[in-house]
Amino acid sequence: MVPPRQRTLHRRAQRDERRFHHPDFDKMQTRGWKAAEAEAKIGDTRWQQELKRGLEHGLPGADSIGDRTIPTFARGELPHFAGINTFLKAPYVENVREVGKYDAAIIGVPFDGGTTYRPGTRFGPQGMRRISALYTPYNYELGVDLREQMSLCDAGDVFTIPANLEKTFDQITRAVSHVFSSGAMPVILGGDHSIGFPTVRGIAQCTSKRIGIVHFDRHADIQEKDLDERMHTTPWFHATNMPNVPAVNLVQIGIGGWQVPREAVAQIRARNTNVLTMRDVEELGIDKTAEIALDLAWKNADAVYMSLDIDCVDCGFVPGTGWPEPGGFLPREILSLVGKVAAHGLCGVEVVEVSPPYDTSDITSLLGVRVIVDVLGSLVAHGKLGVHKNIIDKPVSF
Ligand SMILES: [Mn+2]
Repeated sequence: MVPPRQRTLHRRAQRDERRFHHPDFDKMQTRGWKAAEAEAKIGDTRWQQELKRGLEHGLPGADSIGDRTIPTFARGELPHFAGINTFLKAPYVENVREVGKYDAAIIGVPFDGGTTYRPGTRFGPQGMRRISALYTPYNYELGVDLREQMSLCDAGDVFTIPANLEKTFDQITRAVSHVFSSGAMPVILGGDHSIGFPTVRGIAQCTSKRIGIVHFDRHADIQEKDLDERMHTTPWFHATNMPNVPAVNLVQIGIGGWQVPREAVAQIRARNTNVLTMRDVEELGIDKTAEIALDLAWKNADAVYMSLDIDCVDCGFVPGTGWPEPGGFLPREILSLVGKVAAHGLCGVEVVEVSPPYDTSDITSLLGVRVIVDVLGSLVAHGKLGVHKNIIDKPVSF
């Protein structure tokens, strides 16, 4: 038994030796330092405009406040716990005919009529909007400031019909096709996964071009019906029935466990979709998984849509979801993957199955938000924001 005092000395001696183990380490070459340098290249014009508008609309602050950029009424980003809560506090576009003025538009789809176990995803858009207020528009590692480098609006929610899947699907398709035709990229907050069919249908009907889908999920979601309806277990059966959304361009990543119905597996075989299980991802690694997903989704395709079911992440991180399943992605794995997939451009993105009533400390909503902002950040960082406009050759007009 070594006396405590001696143990401390011994540890200190070891630490001193280790201090010189990496004489060649150059901190200037770390991603951390490079990210710090990248920040200097981003302007702050829009931030200054926001502050100015805040003072105009919110009145200058009380005399006792030293920081004269602080208004009396909270307007804009700060403080993060205050304000009227759109997604990332983006402008609310009440008149959806003006949505085309923006690079991307948030569309909430508060619907859980397609749920086959526990409901609550009708509160998903509200949950994600609320916790999105926590975020600044800037990401250190990407060197991106969404406020300065893109324009985002919140178009509010689709008027869903709680007791009717098919009417709701028609409403969703109409909303998504309107936003897509305007030139703004649709960013969809679900909602259960039944909405995956009408969202893709909304984009697909605005183009003659071919669309691939990257689908992150623990579940295959490709059976024809469930409980006699087109529930959240069925979107890809119906989406891949559309001629310009072929099943061979559907890449399903993270599938596995004890909740994949056999009738869905029969469709995987019959339609020749592409499935990577969690074990496949483990063996391939994240980088190679992303490359393979991109190869398959983009093969002879003109655009790619991303559909992310939050339950693709291990249920320990996402308690607030309808069909939790252990053994999925770690948050940092899925964030890395979605960033790499988005780096090649997307025609739309949806995050589904966030169910705030079952959530704990908003962690599921927070991860859903993180997926969205990481997708937008990657699109901006790689110069791919807006590429979806190239495929619009049949815009709708209402
Ligand atoms: Mn799922």
